[in-house]
Amino acid sequence: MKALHLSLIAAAGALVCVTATAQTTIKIGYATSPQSHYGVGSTVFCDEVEKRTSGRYKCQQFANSALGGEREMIEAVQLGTLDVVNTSTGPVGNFVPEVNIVDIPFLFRDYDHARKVMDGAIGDELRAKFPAKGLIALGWTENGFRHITNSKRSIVKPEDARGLKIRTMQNKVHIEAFQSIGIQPTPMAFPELFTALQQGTVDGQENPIPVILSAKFAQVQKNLSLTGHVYSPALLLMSPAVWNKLSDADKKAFTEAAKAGGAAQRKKVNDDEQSGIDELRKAGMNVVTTVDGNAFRAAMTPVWADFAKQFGADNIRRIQDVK
Ligand code: EAX
Repeated sequence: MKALHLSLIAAAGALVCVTATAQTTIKIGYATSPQSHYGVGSTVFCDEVEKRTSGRYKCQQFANSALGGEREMIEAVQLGTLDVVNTSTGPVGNFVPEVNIVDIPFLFRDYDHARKVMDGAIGDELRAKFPAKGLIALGWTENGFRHITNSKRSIVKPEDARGLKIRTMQNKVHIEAFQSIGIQPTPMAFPELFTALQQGTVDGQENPIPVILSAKFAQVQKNLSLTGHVYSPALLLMSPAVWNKLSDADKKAFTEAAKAGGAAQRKKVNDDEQSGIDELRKAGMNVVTTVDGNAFRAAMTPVWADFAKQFGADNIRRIQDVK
C-alpha cells in the first residue's frame, strides 16, 4: 500500500515537473513605452501566443529600447540572442534592401491604401524575402505616417526646412530624400534621439504622432508640421532559431498572433492620431496643419526618378495602383 502511495506521489511530481518545464519564454523588444502603439501591439501578440499555444509559450517584453535601437535588436534576432522584435521598417533595409521601397516619401495616399498594400500580395512578397537574411517576418504591424518636428521655426513649405539638421532613421531612402530638399539628415538610433534634441545636437526629427506622444518630444521640440511625408510600416521579426523549433501548429499560432497584434497596433495608431494633436498642443507645441504637401511632393520629384531606378518604376507603380 505504502509503495503504491509513493509511486503515485512520484508520478504526480513528474507530471508537475513536465508541465512546468514545458513553458518557453519568448523575449520581445521594441523602441517605445508599454502604453504606446508598439506596446499595445506586442502585448496583444503575446497574449494571443500564450492563448493559442495553451500557455506553452509566454513573452517577456523589453520596452523603451531597453535592448538597444531597432537596428541593434534586428541584429540580435538574426544572431538568436533576441527572439522577437517589433520594429519599424526604418533600419530593415540594411538587412533586406527590397523593403526600402515602402519607405519612399509620398508613396502611399493614406492609411487605407498603405494597409491594403502591406496586407496584400506585395506585403507577402516582401515578407518572403526575409528568411534568406536570417529573419522570419511573422506579420506587419504599424508605426504610422511621419511628421517633422523642430525647435527652430514653423515648416509649411520645403524651403522652410532648408538647412535644418533633422535626425533620420538609419534609412538611405529617407536620407536621400531629405538631402534632395536641402535638409541636413543626421541618421541616429532612436535611443539617442531625446538627448540629441535636448542638447540641440540636431534641430529636429520626424516621427508618427504615436511616437512623438510616447517619447514626450513636446518637452524638447516647439514645432510640429503635419507633413505626412512617409508612411512607416512596422513588423514582428522572429529569430529562425526559435521558428525552426516550432511545430506547424505553433507556427500557425505565432503567425495568427502577429496578425492580431498588428490589428491592435493599427487601432492604437488611429486612436493616437485622433487625440494626439490636441494633447501635443496642450503640451505647448505649435502644430502646423497647413503644410503645403504639393510643394513637398514637387520638391522631391527629382529624387523619385532615382528611386525608380533603384526599385523599378513598375514596382512603384504597382504599389500606387493598389485601390
Ligand atoms: O519605430 O527610429 C524611429 O524614429 C522609429 O520611428 C522608432 O524607433 C519607432
